[in-house]
This record gives sequence, structure tokens and C-alpha cells, in this order.
Amino acid sequence: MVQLLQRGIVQSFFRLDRSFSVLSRSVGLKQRHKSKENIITVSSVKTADVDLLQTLDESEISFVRNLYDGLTKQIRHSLSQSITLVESSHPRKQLQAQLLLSLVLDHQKSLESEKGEIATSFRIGISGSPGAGKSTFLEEMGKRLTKKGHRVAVLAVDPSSSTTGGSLLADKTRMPQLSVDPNAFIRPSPSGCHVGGVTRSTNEAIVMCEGAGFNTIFIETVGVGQSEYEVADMVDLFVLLIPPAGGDELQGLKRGIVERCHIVVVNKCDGDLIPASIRIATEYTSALKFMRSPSKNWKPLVKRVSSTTGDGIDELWSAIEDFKDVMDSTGELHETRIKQHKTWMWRHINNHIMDVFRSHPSVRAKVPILETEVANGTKTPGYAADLLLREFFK
Ligand SMILES: Nc1nc2c(ncn2[C@@H]2O[C@H](COP(=O)(O)OP(=O)(O)OP(=O)(O)O)[C@@H](O)[C@H]2O)c(=O)[nH]1
Ligand SMILES: [Mg+2]
Repeated sequence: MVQLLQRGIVQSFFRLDRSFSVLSRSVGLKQRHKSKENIITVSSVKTADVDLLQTLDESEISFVRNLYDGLTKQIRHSLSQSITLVESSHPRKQLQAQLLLSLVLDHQKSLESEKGEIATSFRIGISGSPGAGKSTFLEEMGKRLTKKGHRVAVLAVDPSSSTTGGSLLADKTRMPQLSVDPNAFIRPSPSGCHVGGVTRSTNEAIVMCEGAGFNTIFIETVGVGQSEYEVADMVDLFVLLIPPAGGDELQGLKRGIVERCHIVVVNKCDGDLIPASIRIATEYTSALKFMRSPSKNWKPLVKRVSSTTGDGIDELWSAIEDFKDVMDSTGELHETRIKQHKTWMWRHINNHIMDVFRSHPSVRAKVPILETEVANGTKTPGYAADLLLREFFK
């Protein structure tokens, strides 16, 4: 495992080294010293992966430069192309994506220091069970925000989209006005398999949207599986959107995710559903009192809205603004982002190590056999895992 870990770390640092050296050479940024201390052991490593991570050639560099120029001029097509680049699983494309990300992050940093270290964007995660009304809510909220002068991006994370054919159609049809609004940008879930998972590319897509001047970024995720926890780790504000379903709604929800949210929004508070939504809101308000808050400067609260009538949407936005003010003024927003960067670094390393492990030829050959044996009960899971690890280290 140690060897495995070292390989993953070395390759990650090698990536960094490549990105930074290309960056300094082609763009003249003075970032090299920062990464230098960390990469001393790297240059002697010779693996197939290293060959794939050779320095970008001139045409690749100029491709990245053009994207960067387009992005900072807020050209939509450049933003779409940039997101496609971070979603790519091709190693050369990934390297180009890393260069572009470094450029954009550097650009954002200088904008933030001009503004006195205030974040230039606000990232909001919206999670909720299928059909809770997330897209309808974002259409309504998004329209109001663009009218107020915001530039709104909506990114969807749906881990099931690669098997169900993607949420593209659903998202475009459920946000008909926002999808044609010049001050909004909607990007559905990427489909297919990606290195590091769908959420890694989402994290990087956020940075690209910010580079293109979008200041309010929503990340919509379906409240099933691991993705909502990952989204909670990439946003400044995490919102849980729930429908006024009857009965034991609260018990049915995973407590863990309720504990991560800053605001619970009860949607569909209209018509016949008003009494049920009032009841659900009361239940949540009392339940939240007994839960740990995800933030030291904010007590989670419950709001009721109707995304179809628009009732409560403006009040909700002013609560969101209060939250942002508190986070900015206490420095918690900045602190949280720093913690998130560390979390993501380790997540990337874990994913990368798993990719290397799973794609190892003899591991790949043995996995189906051992899985069957574990399923049949002829081998214990622990012993099967030992055998696979032995194959890897052979
Ligand atoms: N009455 C009422 N219906 C709503 C409201 N918001 C959404 N709906 C309806 O609920 C259904 C699901 O809405 P969506 O916005 O697609 O829900 P979603 O959470 O994005 O769904 P997925 O993306 O499939 O997880 C649609 O038929 C909407 O018209 C609301 O505020 N009131
Ligand atoms: Mg939706």
C-alpha cells in the first residue's frame, strides 16, 4: 500500500511539476518556486504514465491560451469547451486542463486580492430527492437573480445520468427560460465514465465558470448516493430541498446529509400542499435544534417556498445573502474553501490510486474470479483483497 501510495503521490506531483513548468515557460508566471520544493524526487521517476505527461507542445499551449483568453472575455463557447476539457479522460487533455485551471485560479486570485480577499463568487449546492422540484426552483431563483444583475451558472451532478441517458433533456426543458438567458449558463451532468468521477470534473467546472465571470454558481444534485456528500464539500452553502411529502418524511431522510445543510427549503408550498408544507417545516425546525450545525457561525434554518408561484423565493434569497455576509465577515468562507481544497486533494489521490489499482493487468484478470469466490463464500473478502494486493505488488 505504501508503494501504491507513493506511486500515486509521485504522479500527482509530477503533474503539478509539469503544469507549473509549462506555465512558467509559456505564460511567464512566477509560480515555479512554490512547487519546486515539493518535486525533488520526481524527475528520476520513469513510468508509462510519465511518458504520457510530457511537456505540452506549442499547439497545445496555444490551444490553452486561446481558451483562457476566450474564458476571461466571457465567451460562452470557450466556457463550454473548457468544461469539456476538464471532463476529458484523455491524459494529454487532462494536462492541458491542469494548465488552464492554474491560469484561471491565478487570475481569480489576483481579482480577489484587488477586492480585499473577498471571494468573487458564491457556490450553492442544491440537493433533494428526485422530483423534489430542484430544477423548477433553480429556474425561478435563477431568473430573479439575473434580473438583479447576477451571472448565474447551474451545474448538474447526477451520477445516474450515464446509465439513464443523461439529464440534458430534463434540465433544458425544466429550465426553459434560464437556458436562453444570456446571463445564465446551464451545464448538465457529463455522461460516461471519468477519471476521478463525475464530481471531480464538476469541481473543476466550477472554477471555469468563475473564470468566465459567473458569480453565483448552483450545483444541483440528486439526493441519492455519495454525490450529495461530495457536493457538500465543494460549495459555500449547502441547501436541502424537500417536497411536503406525507408521513415519516423526516425519518426517511439520511440524517447525515441533513446535518450537512445550512438551509432546509420546503418546496411546493402552494394550493393543497400548504398545510403539509407547514407541518414538514415545523418538524424540520425542531429536528434541526438537536443537530450539530455544519458551521460555527450559522444556525441552520428552514424556509418554505413555491417554485411555481414564486412565493418565498425572495425571502429565501435574503436569508442566503445573510449567510454569505456572515461567512465573509467572519472569514469562515475563506477558511472552509481552504479545508475543501485539502479534502479534494486527498480525494483525487484516492481516486487516482484506485484507478491505477483497478487498471493493473493482473489485478484486472483476477477480479472477476475473486469476486465470484467471495460471492460464493469460498473465499473471505479479506483474503481476496490480500490476494489482489499481492498481484499488484508482484
Ligand atoms: N405544485 C408544485 N409543483 C412543483 C413545484 N416545484 C416543482 N414542481 C413539480 O414537481 C415536478 C418535479 O420538478 P423538477 O423541478 O423536475 O424536480 P427535480 O428535483 O429537478 O427532479 P430531478 O431532476 O428528476 O431529480 C414537476 O412536475 C414540477 O412541475 C412547486 O413549487 N409546486
Ligand atoms: Mg432536476
